[in-house]
Amino acid sequence: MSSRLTGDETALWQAAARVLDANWTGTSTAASPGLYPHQWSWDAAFISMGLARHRRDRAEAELLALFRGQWADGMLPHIVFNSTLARHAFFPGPELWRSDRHPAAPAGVRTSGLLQPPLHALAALRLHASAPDRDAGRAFLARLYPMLDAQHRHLATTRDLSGSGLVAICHPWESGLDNSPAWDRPLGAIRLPPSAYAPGHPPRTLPTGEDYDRYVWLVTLYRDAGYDPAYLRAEHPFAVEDPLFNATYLASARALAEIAVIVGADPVPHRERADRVHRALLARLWDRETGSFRARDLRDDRLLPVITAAAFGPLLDPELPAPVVRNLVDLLLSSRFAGAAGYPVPTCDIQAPAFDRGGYWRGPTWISTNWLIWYGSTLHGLPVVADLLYGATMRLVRQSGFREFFDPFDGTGRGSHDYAWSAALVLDLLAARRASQAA
Ligand code: 9WN
Repeated sequence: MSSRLTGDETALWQAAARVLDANWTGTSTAASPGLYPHQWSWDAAFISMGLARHRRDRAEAELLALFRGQWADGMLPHIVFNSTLARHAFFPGPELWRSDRHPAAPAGVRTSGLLQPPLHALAALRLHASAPDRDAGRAFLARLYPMLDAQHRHLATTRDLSGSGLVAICHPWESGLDNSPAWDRPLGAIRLPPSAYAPGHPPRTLPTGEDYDRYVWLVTLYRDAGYDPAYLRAEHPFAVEDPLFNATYLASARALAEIAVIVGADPVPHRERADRVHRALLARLWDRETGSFRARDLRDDRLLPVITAAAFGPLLDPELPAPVVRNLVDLLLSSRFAGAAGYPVPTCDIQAPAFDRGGYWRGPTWISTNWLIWYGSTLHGLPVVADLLYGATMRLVRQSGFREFFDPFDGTGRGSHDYAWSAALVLDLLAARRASQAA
């Protein structure tokens, strides 16, 4: 690695690269070798951005492997199962999703039937920006473009349940922030029939209990409705417009417009989609009173009460009005988030009753959300915030390694070890820092 990195940064670089090498399966990267042995959708986007700095060939292979799981209607599933692993390597495995019985699912690949934040076009454009060979980079984008285009069409046609331009998630897992306290109210409103209680719980510790039964029940309902968009619109009990999911959709729609220009396709539909999401985020999810973005429950048309790190997602919108950006920065630096945490950014408002410093997405710091806020702050020319996020993230991995998540007060590592996106995003951050110093 370059001599522009300090000795400490070079050691971090090498350690992160070792994690990605160890998790490489030959075709894609396991999210974490023991706990999550398959390929997850938004993980793959983050991982490809890190691989682009380390093994470019693998960065492209990572995204192509994920899109092997894309359904004929454009749906990009949140898990693509590794068929070489034992059937019970992970719960819920292919037997819950039954993708093989769905006509739109690809042959020979088992997948889930849910989504995750659509970061992939943004990741693809970032890969292109760091490509040493522009022609080869363009050829890769030309190959990926129809798949990304289909993914975005699927979102626009099946998930815009309010007709506003925003897309809805139909399961907490789709948010990527699985057990976020934001979902407590809509999950609690679901009546669970006795038959829905899972016979056995997954061989893991987090999150479990009745919430897990609700997660599995929601999957069963959607699956048994044939993963039908009309069912989602009319009946499914969980339908939420989330600021982070929509912000990644917006950022990727803008990236897709740029990709379209590079590959000679029409950028206009992507720009129009991004503009609609931009307007609807402000009209439907911005809460002036708390100076933050909050998720909207479409089943009762109310904003959900808890403020989480998803509130900062719309920083990914380069056109977010300056007063809104200022409000978000104030909230971020306040004692509700970074201001009271030694190792920011906690994923839930520290002052919320549901905050739990060790509770997965209910408080701990994650490298993915840190990276997204860091990236958003660079778009808005906020070097102080960007440096805070960069420094906090480096301190976390230096102290505790590439763990899945971290205690926001003392930086203790929690969850799985050798978590791929923690390593990948550190590579991306280090490379970006090196590039900005060289400029
Ligand atoms: C559920 C793989 C995934 C991440 C999610 C994270 C966790 C799975 C789980 O791990 O989710 O899909 O079993 O809880 O919450 O963001 O993509 O790393």
